[in-house]
Amino acid sequence: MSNTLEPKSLTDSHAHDPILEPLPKELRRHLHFTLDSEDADRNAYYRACAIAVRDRLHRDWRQTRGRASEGDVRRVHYLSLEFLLGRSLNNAIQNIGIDENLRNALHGVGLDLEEVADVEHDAGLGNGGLGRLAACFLDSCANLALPVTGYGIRYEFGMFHQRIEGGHQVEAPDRWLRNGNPWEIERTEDTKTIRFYGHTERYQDESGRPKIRWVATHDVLAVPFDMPIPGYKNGIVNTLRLWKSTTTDDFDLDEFNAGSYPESVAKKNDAEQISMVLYPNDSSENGKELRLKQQYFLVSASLQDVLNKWVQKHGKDFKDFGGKNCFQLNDTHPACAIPELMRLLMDEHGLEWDESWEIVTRCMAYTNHTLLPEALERWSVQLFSRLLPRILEIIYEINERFLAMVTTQFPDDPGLRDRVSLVEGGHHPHIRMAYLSIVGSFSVNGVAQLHTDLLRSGLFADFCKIWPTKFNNKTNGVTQRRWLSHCNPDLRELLNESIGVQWQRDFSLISDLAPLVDDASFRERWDAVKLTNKRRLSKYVLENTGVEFDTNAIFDVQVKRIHEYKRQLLNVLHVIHLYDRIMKGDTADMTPRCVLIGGKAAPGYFMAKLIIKLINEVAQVVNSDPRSKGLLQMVFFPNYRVSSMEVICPGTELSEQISTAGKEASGTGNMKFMMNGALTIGTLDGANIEIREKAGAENFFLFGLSAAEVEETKKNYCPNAIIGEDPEIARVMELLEGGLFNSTEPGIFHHLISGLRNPHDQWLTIADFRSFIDTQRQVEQTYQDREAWTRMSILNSANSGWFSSDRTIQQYADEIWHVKSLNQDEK
Ligand code: 26W
Repeated sequence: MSNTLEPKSLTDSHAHDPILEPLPKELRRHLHFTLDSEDADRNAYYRACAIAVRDRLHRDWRQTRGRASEGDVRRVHYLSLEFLLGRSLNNAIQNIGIDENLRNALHGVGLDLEEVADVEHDAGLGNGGLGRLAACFLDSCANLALPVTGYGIRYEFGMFHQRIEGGHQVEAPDRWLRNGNPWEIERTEDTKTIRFYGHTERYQDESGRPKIRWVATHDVLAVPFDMPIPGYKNGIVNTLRLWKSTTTDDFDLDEFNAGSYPESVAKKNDAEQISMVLYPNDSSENGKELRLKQQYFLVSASLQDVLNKWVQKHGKDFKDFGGKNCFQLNDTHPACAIPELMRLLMDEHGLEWDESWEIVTRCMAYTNHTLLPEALERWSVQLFSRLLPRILEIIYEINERFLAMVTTQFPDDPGLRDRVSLVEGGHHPHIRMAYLSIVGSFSVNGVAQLHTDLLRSGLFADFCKIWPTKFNNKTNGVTQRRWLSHCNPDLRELLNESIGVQWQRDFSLISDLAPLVDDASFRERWDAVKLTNKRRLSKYVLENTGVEFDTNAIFDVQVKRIHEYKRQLLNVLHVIHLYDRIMKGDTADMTPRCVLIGGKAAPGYFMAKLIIKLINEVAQVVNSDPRSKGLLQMVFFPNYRVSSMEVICPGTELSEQISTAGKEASGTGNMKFMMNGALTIGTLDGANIEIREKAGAENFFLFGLSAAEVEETKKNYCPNAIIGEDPEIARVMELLEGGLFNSTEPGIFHHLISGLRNPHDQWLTIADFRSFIDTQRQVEQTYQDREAWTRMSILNSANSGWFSSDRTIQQYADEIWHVKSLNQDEK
């Protein structure tokens, strides 16, 4: 197999299985036979295309599976409650190099590839950053030919659909499977049984050894659906295995015989609920039983899957299991994998505690994604003991042994024991899932340098003292194949022409762009690409909001989940300030600006929903005032999702990354914008710090308090004094409090306003407001110097190589997983 890009991207030969016909013929065949479709519209064509493309992945998919298991190599299992894949068609055809072929085939029947691809419903099986990171990671693992399988849940309903009514968020179910999912293959033969409830009992096995069994359980079945994850023109197709829950076939015979046949069959419902819906909360745990069921369901099914395959090959010899397998836990959501692997090894496969623990702690690795205390998972002991009695027993034993070790090794720190206990005591004791994850894993990583430093010195300081070498950093990244090559075709072509095509596989090569900043004709082409993308975005905004953005203005964008710490409110305050300048006629040196804010609020998060309402009301007032014309526009973009980011990020010029320092673990949207040539206005938070280091401080608009200053400021914070001393800020508060944006609904923003003025406001919005206004002024001035802006834009792109998830995954592979490329020999 060769690794060159060009020939494969021009022909379909690579993806061409001898039993397949050329694409146009395959499309006709699928329309006619597979789909029996009467009307050859774009919906039918989308499905025919997807099936035809899946067929073209088939041979490599089988081969990849075969190579990984024959080679007996160390393998990784990425366990995640979320995979935010978005659409698959474009990604697949680009990766196997048949995009031009498919475009031509569709052209032949009078259809546009974009139009057809637009039919695909996003697979929204995630909330935000953590879920999208998992999807980028799978893409990079396949690109690097690493033997990595994703394991998740096949939610019937993904992230809810967001509508805006009267300025408010309204949630609707996301029925993404309505028209079927051509990418998945159901594998009933790999179905697993998952146990819940019941109790444990002691017994002696055949050789008289004391054992424990979990009995009188309510069982459900886990049925796997596999999705192909194609690598980039390298013959690799990895697997994402998603579990669907269903009922066991055995009916309750008592009920059945008592004539309750329908009741007995209706139990199917209970079982199917487990994989019914994704929990839409990010960054606050809610303690619901169904959620714990989901977590255990995923973990138990996936571990049984891996263990079954192991036993098929190696019998009951587990001595090498820890050396040949690694489980990466995507946050604490799959943390039950630790006690569950103990249970399976001891109760099902007859191993002793010590040998089981040795295996578990050799193969579990944990990634933390948040510093917010309210997002740290804790499960009530009461719930645990009812739902998963055997798992709780094992957690207790892990804890006892761990605390005994702590007591012996740190005799001079008597408080340590209580601080690090996996069980938080009190009236209603809870299990601390992050602590369980640390104790059971050989590696614990943060997702940006600052985040890892703060974990080490704060949240996990005690554990860092116990195991200093367990903690490590893996700064996040995103895949340049979706987030540049696919979503920004004009920039892709410009890059291919200027620096060659290899950057799609090896993004460090993007640095070859840097010398081109001095080339005036290149800068002109760079600007032309941005303008095309701004036009495309403007059209998209018009279709979705009814507002038409003026492409002469700077496109200023903040898209991410709505959360107080992300400070969309600070962004709105700034828009109110600009509007105030317009009303005052202070517009002589004003740069026209179009502000776009988008994102979903957790349905139960009152403040986040109120922020959405405020954004909509401010937008309404600003956009309908004729004085704003040519100077300021603002929209709330509804139902922000992966496929909208694919249009938004290429057209963005200013990326808003304005969280309170010390709160955003990393951020990944910031990286997508950077690659596409946006400049960042941001705080020293998460990966912004590294973005600024790589881009150069002169190419980044920094404002606000640092994480250390945030902590200092909190000790003596007086927002009212700041407001009182700064007339521009006072004026913004006056407009907000005077009801300009809620004239028909008095008082509705009361909670937002009192939050801003509260000395205990955790997010320090007012503290950073002056610095934000001033830095935004600098942005405006820089934008007016077109050449300077373009140079900065090119340099941001040129220096974004570090933020490829290929780099991140190579670090996971080398430093945590110790796995090698399946294509190693060919390099
Ligand atoms: C238990 C409820 C819950 C659900 C999701 C708590 C916490 C989460 C996630 C940790 C939230 C999340 O998506 N975190 C984001 O992870 C990204 C990928 O590492 C980071 O870039 C973001 O900064 C972080 O907020």
